[in-house]
Amino acid sequence: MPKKVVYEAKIEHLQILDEDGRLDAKLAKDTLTDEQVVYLYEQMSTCRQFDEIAFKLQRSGRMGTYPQNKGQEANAVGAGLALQKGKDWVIPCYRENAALFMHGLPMHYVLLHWMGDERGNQIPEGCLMTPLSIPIGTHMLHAVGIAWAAKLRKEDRVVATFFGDGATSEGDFHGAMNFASVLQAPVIFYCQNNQWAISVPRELQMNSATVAQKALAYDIPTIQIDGNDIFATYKATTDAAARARQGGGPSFIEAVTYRLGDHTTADDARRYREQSEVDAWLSKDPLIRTRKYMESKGLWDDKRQKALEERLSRIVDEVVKTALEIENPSPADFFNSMFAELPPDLARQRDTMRTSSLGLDPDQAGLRSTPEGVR
Ligand SMILES: Cc1ncc(C[n+]2csc(CCOP(=O)(O)OP(=O)(O)O)c2C)c(N)n1
Ligand SMILES: [Mg+2]
Repeated sequence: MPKKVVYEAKIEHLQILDEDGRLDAKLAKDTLTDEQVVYLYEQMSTCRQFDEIAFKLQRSGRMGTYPQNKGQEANAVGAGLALQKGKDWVIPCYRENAALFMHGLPMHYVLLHWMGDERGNQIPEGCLMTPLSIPIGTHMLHAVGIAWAAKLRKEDRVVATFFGDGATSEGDFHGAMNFASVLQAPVIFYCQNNQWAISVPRELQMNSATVAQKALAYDIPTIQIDGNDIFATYKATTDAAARARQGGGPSFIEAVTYRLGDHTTADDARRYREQSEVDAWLSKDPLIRTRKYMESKGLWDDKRQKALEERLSRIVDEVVKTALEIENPSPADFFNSMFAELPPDLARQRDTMRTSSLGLDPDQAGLRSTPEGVR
């Protein structure tokens, strides 16, 4: 009996706007209009300006830590535009600020989150997103759950979840991919492959030639794209969303990109990566190439750039002011966000914390809210 091939696959790579700002007109057909390109450039610039100010806030001691999105902005904006605001869900990691802003999250919420203020995690009604996920990978399961619920309720919704290359080594990733495929949930797995998981380079993280091929094992349609190209990020997400809306289930996108900053402000990337590598990626910066393209089409010039920079500086200053001037949170806040009804042991911790800081006994202070006998 001769052996036969039971499975064959190939992975496509999509780039539409190259690093010199040249567009493949054929591939760009029916993607972004000129107005949308300008809009996405402005959104990326907003995110970059926000990043710089957040970085300075951390350096001046007003924020615990902060992970810059610098260099990866084309992903959040392209995907953010392809998803429908108020209808589709965004389930982020922590390098998708622009998508959250585009889908209605007030910008100061992200600052509050990194200042350790729980109010930054209380997503306003009507914003279809979950808070930033610091545990790597756990949110992909939530995304599949939300997508499955939408399917069961016959709602016309797509859920997109964002994560890094390192997250694809987590068990949660594989659990989420398997459930999404088996349930044919309308979910988009968007991997920002920025080449590093803190100090671990991609080639030590995994031995596969691409991240995209991991989806083959789950029979999920998959593609690799240039993640610094707004046309490619928009097109790949639009196609995946259309597939999900038509009942075609999940999709996987590997967006090849690069983190131009440190992992977070607690990191110093010079200890583990060469400046020559960073320099090579600086020339692929999504803002620079989009600007080159806009200028070549007469959509942008120095005057518009200057006006944008002035406008963004005012907007971001206002956001910082809002975050800094909000009244101080209560220390008990971090007990109050997780449960609708606080379990007795946590209620006791909250009460003890409140009184011990004042040097009081909770019973004498009349602050104990747990039933007698609960320890
Ligand atoms: C479950 C879990 N394990 C470990 C960590 C510590 N940690 C924070 S970021 C990170 C690397 C994540 O790399 P990647 O998924 O590529 O995302 P990137 O930061 O590069 O965007 C790790 C291991 C964590 N936050 N959560
Ligand atoms: Mg990474």
